[in-house]
Amino acid sequence: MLRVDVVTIFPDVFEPYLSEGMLAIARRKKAIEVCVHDLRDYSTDKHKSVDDRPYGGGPGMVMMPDPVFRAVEDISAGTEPPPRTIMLTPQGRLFDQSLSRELAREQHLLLVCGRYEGFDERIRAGLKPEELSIGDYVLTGGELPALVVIDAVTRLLPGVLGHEDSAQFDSFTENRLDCPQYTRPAEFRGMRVPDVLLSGDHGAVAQWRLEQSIRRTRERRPDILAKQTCSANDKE
Ligand code: 4GT
Repeated sequence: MLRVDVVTIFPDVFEPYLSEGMLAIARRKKAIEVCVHDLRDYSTDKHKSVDDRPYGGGPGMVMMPDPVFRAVEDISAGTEPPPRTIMLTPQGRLFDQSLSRELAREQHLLLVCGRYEGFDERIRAGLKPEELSIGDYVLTGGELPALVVIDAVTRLLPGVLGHEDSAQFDSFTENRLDCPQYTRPAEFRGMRVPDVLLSGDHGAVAQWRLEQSIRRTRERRPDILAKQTCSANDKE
C-alpha cells in the first residue's frame, strides 16, 4: 500500500478526481491511500493566513513558511519510514515515466502544493523537499501537478490493473509512443483498419505495432528515442 499525503489550501479539488476510474479502484483495493490536508488547519493566526506580501515589494503573495513547516512536521511525525517529501513547483525536476516508476516503489509520499507566487525560500532551505515540475508552463497552483503525479504513480502500483508484468510493459509502451489503435468497425467512413490487425497472426501484429511505435516516436519525439536503449530486434 502506497500512502500519499497532500498539503493544499484547496483540499476539495482532490476527492472528485480520485473517486473515478482506476484511481477509485486502486483506493478500493487498498493499493493506495490518499490523505488530503488543508494547509489552513496549520495556520496559527485568527484569519487562518497562509500567505503574506513579498519582502522587497512586487505583485502577489508568497506562501508563509510557518504553516507549511507545521503541516509537513505534523504529517511526518512518527511515520516510519519518513515520507518522501515533494513540493510541486515549476522550478523542480521534470516529472517523467522513470520518476513515476521510482515513486511507485515508495511507501509514503508527501506532496506539498503551492499557490500565489510561490513558496518562501526558507521552506526549501529548512525542509529540503524534493521539487518536481510536470512541465515547462505555469499554473495557478500545485494541485493539478499533485493529481498528475498521483495518477501516473497509481497506475503502476502492483495489483491495480495487470501491471505485475511490468518489465514487458516498460519496453512496450512506456519508453516510446503508443502505436495506432483501432476498434470496430473494420471500415469507418471509407477508412479501413490495417489488414494485419485483422489477420489473426499475433507475431505479425506484434511486429507491426513495434514498427509503428518506433516510427511514430522517431517522427514526433526523437528526443525519447535517443535516450532509449533497445534490443537488436528493435533496432532493425
Ligand atoms: C506549474 C507547475 C507547478 C505551478 C508545474 C507555486 C505557486 C507553484 C503556483 C504554483 N505552476 N506549480 N508545480 N509545471 N504553480 O509543475
